[in-house]
Amino acid sequence: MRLLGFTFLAVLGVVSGAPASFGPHALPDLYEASLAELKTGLARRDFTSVDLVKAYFARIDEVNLKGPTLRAVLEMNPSALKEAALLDVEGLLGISRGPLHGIPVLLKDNIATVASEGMNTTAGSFTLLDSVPPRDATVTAKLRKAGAIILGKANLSEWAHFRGGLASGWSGRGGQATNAYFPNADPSGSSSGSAISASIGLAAATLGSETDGSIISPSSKNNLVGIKPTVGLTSRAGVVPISSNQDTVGPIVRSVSDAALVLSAIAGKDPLDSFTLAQPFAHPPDYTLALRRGALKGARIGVPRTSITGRVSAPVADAFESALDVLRALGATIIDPANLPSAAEISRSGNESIVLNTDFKVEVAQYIAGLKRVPTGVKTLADLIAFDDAHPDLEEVEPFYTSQSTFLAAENTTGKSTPAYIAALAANHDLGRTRGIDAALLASNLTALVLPSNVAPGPAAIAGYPIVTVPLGFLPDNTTATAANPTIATAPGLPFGLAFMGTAWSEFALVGLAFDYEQATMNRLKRLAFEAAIPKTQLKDVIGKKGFPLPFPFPFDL
Ligand SMILES: *[C@@H]1O[C@H](CO)[C@@H](O)[C@H](O)[C@H]1NC(C)=O
Ligand SMILES: *[C@@H]1O[C@H](CO)[C@@H](O)[C@H](O)[C@H]1NC(C)=O
Ligand SMILES: *[C@@H]1O[C@H](CO)[C@@H](O)[C@H](O)[C@H]1NC(C)=O
Ligand SMILES: *[C@@H]1O[C@H](CO)[C@@H](O)[C@H](O)[C@H]1NC(C)=O
Ligand SMILES: *[C@@H]1O[C@H](CO)[C@@H](O)[C@H](O)[C@H]1NC(C)=O
Ligand SMILES: CC(=O)N[C@H]1CO[C@H](CO)[C@@H](O)[C@@H]1O
Repeated sequence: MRLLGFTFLAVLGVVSGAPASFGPHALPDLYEASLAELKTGLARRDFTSVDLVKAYFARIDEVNLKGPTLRAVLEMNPSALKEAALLDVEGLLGISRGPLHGIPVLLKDNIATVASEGMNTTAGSFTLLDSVPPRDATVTAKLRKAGAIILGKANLSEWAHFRGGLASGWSGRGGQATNAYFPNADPSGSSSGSAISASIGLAAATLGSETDGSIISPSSKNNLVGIKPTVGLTSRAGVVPISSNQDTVGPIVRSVSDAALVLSAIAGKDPLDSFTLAQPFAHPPDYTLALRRGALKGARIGVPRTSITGRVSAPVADAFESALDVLRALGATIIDPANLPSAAEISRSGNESIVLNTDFKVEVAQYIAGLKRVPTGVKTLADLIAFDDAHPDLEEVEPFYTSQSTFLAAENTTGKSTPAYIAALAANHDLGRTRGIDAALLASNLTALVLPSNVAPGPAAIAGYPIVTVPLGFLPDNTTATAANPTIATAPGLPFGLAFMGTAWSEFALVGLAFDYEQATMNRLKRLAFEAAIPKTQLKDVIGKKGFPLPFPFPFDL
């Protein structure tokens, strides 16, 4: 330990030394930096993880509550610099914890981190402030095992948008998060802060969660790659729940390559989440092996027209048709139409609400019962509703005075053994799987379906099936900006995505298709965030600098 302590201090001397001791390589631009570039730079000691954390903290500071006030980040990890310094020391000693060694990652605030590290896990709500989770969420623990540093907690639509009547990107604790592609625009949700942060490089990678659209929609509307995994591919243990039947955790990042790397790190069986035991493999595949140019050649891809027509705007429809041409040019056979036989029934079905409302009431109480400490004393959904009504200054502020409609509907449910619940769950699987996505795939022997990302989430949500979204385009400059209510829904330059959707556990195939399309088009960098939303701090501004201003006291002089 003494030796390690000595080495530690000696190494800190090195890492905080003059920039001249660093290599001559160009430093990556943190707006777009890939995980591969960051890993290479760390390995070559062009910069350290401490530098990365300092740079990302400074970038968050520039845009979060100042300037464009994006409100993307709820909390920064007060232990992150200490953790980064240790990972830097290990790196110098030739120790690599795994494929994310020294990489800073932001988590949606419904994903638990141990309280001793200094951060809350609240789903954005004051009801869970200062609550103490029993342990890291399994996905958090897996990220740490792979070497990642948890940089902080991202803002979100409160309760993953399950309270009812709230705007996307608003939480009591975080306020209104907004999109980096147009001032005061809708960031979509519910993984809003994760997506905003990934879109302008406030972290190397982020995690979000989806019940119905919460990864795919914000990834699409913030110009990102998002993977909504099959329910059960990634553990939900330690994640504030909506529904065990539909919740899933996945990456929100800037490229398919980064998404594959992060998904590989967090996927796997977990005794704390029984749904993961249904995985058809002993260990999930290494999804980075799916990153292959040519993956679209010979692939049969279907277009579920009845799920698209009349449900997308003209610019999105045009960009989608062009994307089909790109897929054909890359050797895919496009089967059009390849409709979901159940599409019309899905649109008028009330089965999903029955399942989610019932699951939430039961499972949120189970989550709270598993906490080691809950200072507000809430135990049940009824307590959450009462807390919000008793603290309107915190949770029912303008313009969301009494917005608890979904909470109230969920409070009316009477448990998972009612015939209505059992029938609704069976209907969801029938509509989403048997007569939905699987029927469309089987009828035309398809690898996947492709559709604009805004219409993809519904069928996959009730099926529990995967989606990968990649950047497709941007609303044109002559788009009229709608009035803010409270955010602007449609405006020039707002991004939208293309979704690849498949059957259970088909992530490997979907990643390959999405990668081939992404590499052929490279749509993401065709338009940048608005100028004030682009943080200016880069690695060169922090490397080798002592006493860089930190937002909190730090135990070491770095
Ligand atoms: C949680 O948030 C509160 C208020 O911002 C803060 O005082 C506290 O230190 C945070 N962390 C934990 C682990 O509770
Ligand atoms: C559930 O779906 C089935 C199949 O479409 C439908 O017959 C039934 O009415 C739905 N239930 C509700 C509550 O919407
Ligand atoms: C809850 O149930 C009561 C009694 O049946 C009903 O009056 C009320 O409208 C329901 N509320 C919601 C939000 O469904
Ligand atoms: C289904 O498509 C694959 C190529 O994706 C092909 O190899 C296979 O022969 C096809 N099967 C049938 C029954 O058409
Ligand atoms: C925007 O421009 C396009 C192409 O010039 C045109 O087709 C479209 O009608 C215009 N839209 C609006 C809202 O003016
Ligand atoms: C890290 C950070 O900037 N946190 C802020 C998030 O938003 C809340 C509410 O506006 C602020 O109080 C925090 O300081």
